[in-house]
Amino acid sequence: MAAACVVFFLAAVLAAAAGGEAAIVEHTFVVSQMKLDQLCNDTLVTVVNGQLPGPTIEVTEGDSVVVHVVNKSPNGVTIHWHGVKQQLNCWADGPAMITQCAIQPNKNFTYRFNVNGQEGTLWWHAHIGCLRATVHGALIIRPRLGPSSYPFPEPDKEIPLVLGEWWDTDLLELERKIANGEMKEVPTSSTINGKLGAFNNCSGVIEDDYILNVEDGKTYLLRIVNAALHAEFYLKIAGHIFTVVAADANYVKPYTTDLIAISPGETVDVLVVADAPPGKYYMVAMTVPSQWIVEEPLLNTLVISRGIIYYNNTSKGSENTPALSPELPFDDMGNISFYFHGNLTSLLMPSVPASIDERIFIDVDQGYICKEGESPCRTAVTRMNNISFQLPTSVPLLQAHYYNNISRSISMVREFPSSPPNIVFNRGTTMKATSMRRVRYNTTLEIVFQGPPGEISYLNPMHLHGHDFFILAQGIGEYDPEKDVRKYNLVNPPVRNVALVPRFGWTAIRFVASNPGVWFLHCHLEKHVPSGMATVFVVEDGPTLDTTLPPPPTDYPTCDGQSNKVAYE
Ligand SMILES: *[C@@H]1O[C@H](CO)[C@@H](O)[C@H](O)[C@H]1NC(C)=O
Ligand SMILES: *[C@@H]1O[C@H](CO)[C@@H](O)[C@H](O)[C@H]1NC(C)=O
Ligand SMILES: *[C@@H]1O[C@H](CO)[C@@H](O)[C@H](O)[C@H]1NC(C)=O
Ligand SMILES: *[C@@H]1O[C@H](CO)[C@@H](O)[C@H](O)[C@H]1NC(C)=O
Ligand SMILES: *[C@@H]1O[C@H](CO)[C@@H](O)[C@H](O)[C@H]1NC(C)=O
Ligand SMILES: *[C@@H]1O[C@H](CO)[C@@H](O)[C@H](O)[C@H]1NC(C)=O
Ligand SMILES: *[C@@H]1O[C@H](CO)[C@@H](O)[C@H](O)[C@H]1NC(C)=O
Ligand SMILES: *[C@@H]1O[C@H](CO)[C@@H](O)[C@H](O)[C@H]1NC(C)=O
Ligand SMILES: *[C@@H]1O[C@H](CO)[C@@H](O)[C@H](O)[C@H]1NC(C)=O
Ligand SMILES: CC(=O)N[C@H]1CO[C@H](CO)[C@@H](O)[C@@H]1O
Repeated sequence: MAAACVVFFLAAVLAAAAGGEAAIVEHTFVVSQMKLDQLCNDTLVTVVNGQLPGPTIEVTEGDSVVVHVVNKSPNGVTIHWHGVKQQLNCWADGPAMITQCAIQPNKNFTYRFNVNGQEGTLWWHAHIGCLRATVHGALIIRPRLGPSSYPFPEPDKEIPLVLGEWWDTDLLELERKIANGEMKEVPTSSTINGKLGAFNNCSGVIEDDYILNVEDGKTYLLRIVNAALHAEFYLKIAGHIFTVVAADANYVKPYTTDLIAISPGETVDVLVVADAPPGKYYMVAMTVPSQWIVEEPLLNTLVISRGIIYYNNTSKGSENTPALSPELPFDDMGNISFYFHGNLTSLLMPSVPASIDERIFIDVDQGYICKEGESPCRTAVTRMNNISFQLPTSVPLLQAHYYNNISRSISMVREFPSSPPNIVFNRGTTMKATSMRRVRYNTTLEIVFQGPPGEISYLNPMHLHGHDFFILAQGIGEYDPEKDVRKYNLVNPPVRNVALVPRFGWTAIRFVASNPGVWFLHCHLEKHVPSGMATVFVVEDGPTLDTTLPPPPTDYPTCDGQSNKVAYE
């Protein structure tokens, strides 16, 4: 039985007219726990406004967003506005202990930010522990000149499609397991807009399919978000093809495909024309845990959710008509994901910086640390350049940085090195530290992420806060500086906020550090965050007032000694 939950919702859109003045879009997010009865279990989950997925925020480019977060849950919470650039507004970025203390139970905090110069689909999610598995929603930014100004045929309807995971388990417990080196946990199901789909049943009770009603001949813009903790999803709709038009709120050159590969943190906007013979069609979001579980035994089970598309409400009176299904399982996922990402290019010609100031080569892999009294050291952690990132425990990094107090208030600080100690992925012992890279305002950086090229590999979606970047190239095997530089696309590389480092391979990105503040760079697989695949860029102030980070907001949360209440008890 679903227990009563606090449902409290207020959304006011003030004077928002297409092409008109910038508006203030205001929401109240009440964070609370509720029980969801799925697959024979009453699972306690944390949600916003009693909804899963949470409310969609819809704005017009240039608007201001105000979100009052009221924490009625028993745990600390923060919200990250994933992909929002937050120019000079690092205080509102959200990652716990990087930019802020958690909002404690029975406390409030108001996030205020602008969405300037960005259009498309972004999303928001909790950025503390594993809570984002259920605390998330879409953030849609439409062009100021209205939908007729989309650089693609105007869709008849827009549909947010949030892909997620259903964890039949206590997410706080999951977080503790990950922090203790246990990284083999697998979700019970995938979800499409919160629905598990009829592939899932327990004691004969079949879970609901996500249902999309379409009208013959009309065009739909699906705004797809991968909100999963770990699953890269492969999405197909029987009898239909997709035209990809944007990714991470940046337009791409239209790319036609019958399969979408989307990793945790990414968004993809696609057009789908309802041009199949009217009928019923299955939509399938599938993942293969062996893509993200590296230790034996490899799990070759599939985690699947199914949705169903009905033409002209054919559901009525046609319960017995079979629906068309895409063939399962899909082909080699590693290949599909690599080529899907390789086929995305910018729609426009962005100005890619031709020269760079700093080049950083980052090995992302696993190592071991010693737990107290443990010998030999067998606690698995993840790391970048042989440092396993540790969140500060008393003061958020941004606060310490702003008051010029990092060395005094954070215990184990290390400068993040420009290259790994050696290029051999030796899975040896490693160190826990709060690593950071100080960069001067306006520095142009190039980063090459190298994943383990050998037998044991996994994909790593690397997400940078506060900046979009150009993805210059990706490759399989070991990066070769001589040869691979020639593969760089400096003409129309995709602009994104997540760089997927393929299994067995590498990805090269470039960006200008033009946003003063402390910006988290981390793998968007949740198990890789507490385990250490992260670092931060500390971008210094520029020479002028409008290149200087302003002071914190007046209601900036304090830690009250509860900084890590969710993540590291
Ligand atoms: C938090 O917000 C709620 C709802 O707006 C309000 O009733 C409450 O007084 C606020 N609490 C604090 C500590 O500001
Ligand atoms: C959920 O139910 C399954 C059996 O239906 C059981 O094995 C599992 O332990 C339950 N999980 C929780 C968290 O209760
Ligand atoms: C329920 O799930 C089991 C195992 O996945 C499957 O064999 C069975 O056909 C399902 N039953 C229904 C009614 O879908
Ligand atoms: C399907 O039916 C519902 C409820 O009768 C209606 O609101 C909706 O407009 C219909 N959709 C289409 C595509 O015909
Ligand atoms: C579906 O509905 C649309 C709009 O109501 C109509 O134009 C079209 O002919 C219908 N198609 C079928 C197969 O009923
Ligand atoms: C684009 O996709 C096709 C089909 O999967 C593939 O053959 C091709 O290599 C891809 N292009 C790039 C640049 O990845
Ligand atoms: C600097 O850090 C020390 C140690 O945590 C703390 O006592 C002091 O208040 C901090 N100073 C400022 C200005 O935040
Ligand atoms: C990684 O760091 C650990 C701990 O500082 C050190 O013992 C080890 O030698 C380093 N590994 C390499 C390859 O340098
Ligand atoms: C930042 O770099 C750009 C491009 O190189 C330059 O035009 C601009 O003047 C720089 N701004 C500052 C404040 O240094
Ligand atoms: C990019 C990629 O993963 N390519 C792989 C596709 O599959 C073949 C056969 O399994 C591999 O040899 C390629 O490396």
